[in-house]
Amino acid sequence: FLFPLTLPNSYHFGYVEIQPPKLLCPHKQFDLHKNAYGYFNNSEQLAAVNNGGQYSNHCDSKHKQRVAIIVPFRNRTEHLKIFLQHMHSFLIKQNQIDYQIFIIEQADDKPFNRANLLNIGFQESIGLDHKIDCFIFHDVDILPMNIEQTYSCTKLPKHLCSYLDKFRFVLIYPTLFGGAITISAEQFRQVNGYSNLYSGWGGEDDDFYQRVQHQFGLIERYPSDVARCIMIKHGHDGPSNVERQKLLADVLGRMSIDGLSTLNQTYVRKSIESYPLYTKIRAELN
Ligand code: UD2
Ligand code: MN
Repeated sequence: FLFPLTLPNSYHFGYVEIQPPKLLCPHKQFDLHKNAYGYFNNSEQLAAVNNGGQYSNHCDSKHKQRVAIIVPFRNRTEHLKIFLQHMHSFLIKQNQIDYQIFIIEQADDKPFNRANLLNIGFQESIGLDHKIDCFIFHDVDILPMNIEQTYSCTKLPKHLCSYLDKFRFVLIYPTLFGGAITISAEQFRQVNGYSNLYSGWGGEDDDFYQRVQHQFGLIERYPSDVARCIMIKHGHDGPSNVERQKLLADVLGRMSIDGLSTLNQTYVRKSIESYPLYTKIRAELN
């Protein structure tokens, strides 16, 4: 019965609430402009992005992180255009990390496998740049609204964008871990990445929560006034995963035998292409 009294008030069921790291050198030269939908599009800033969607800041910090933003993708061209403009404007304004945006496209007609694509993005981006030490796995349709939501890795794996306009800025359940997350490269290896087996919509984010919870105990979130994001309106694409309850019944039993350790047999890389605002990696799933 003393249990609740001994916990710090930053503790919530399944997560700790942390304050975002202070921005060390936010860009002073420009303000973010929002259009009527609330999307940022600072076109003059986009000139600072290097080919392939890479940006290096001029912030003189010793512990500057090198971050890969990994976006699972198929057939969402309108979202991608909005996402790239918004994210580059936002991240350059924050000016906190060196980053590159990687779009991981599923180049086949099988049910969409988001988690498999995220693992592929991890492996392929590290293959291109061994120095990447932090990963942000990010849906193409969600957009941070508050500049104080610092996009970088913190101590534990962290859920970003916990409070979405679509759900009236309420956290829909305490272990939610979909949409956008941060995790260090080392932590991602420790949980063997995501499962590759979730084909179709749903379940893969809850599987990953269990892996992380098992390994690290808790995840982190920022406060509800900070971790606010827009989700671009869209309908349902493709089938739900009807197997997901069965898979979710034995997440920990499969953790060491399904993930990065089995990734090579799950796909064939088709191409790597550099565009002005992103690098696209196309993969066919087996
Ligand atoms: C929720 C989660 C998402 C994922 C999904 C279940 C949040 C905010 N989002 O999103 O992370 O766990 O449920 O799988 O918690 N995509 C394509 N083409 C497709 C289908 C999906 O590009 O045909 C990509 C795209 O980046 C998209 C993401 O996968 O944003 C998630 O799919 P969704 O937006 O259809 O699913 P949603 O909004 O229910
Ligand atoms: Mn969505």
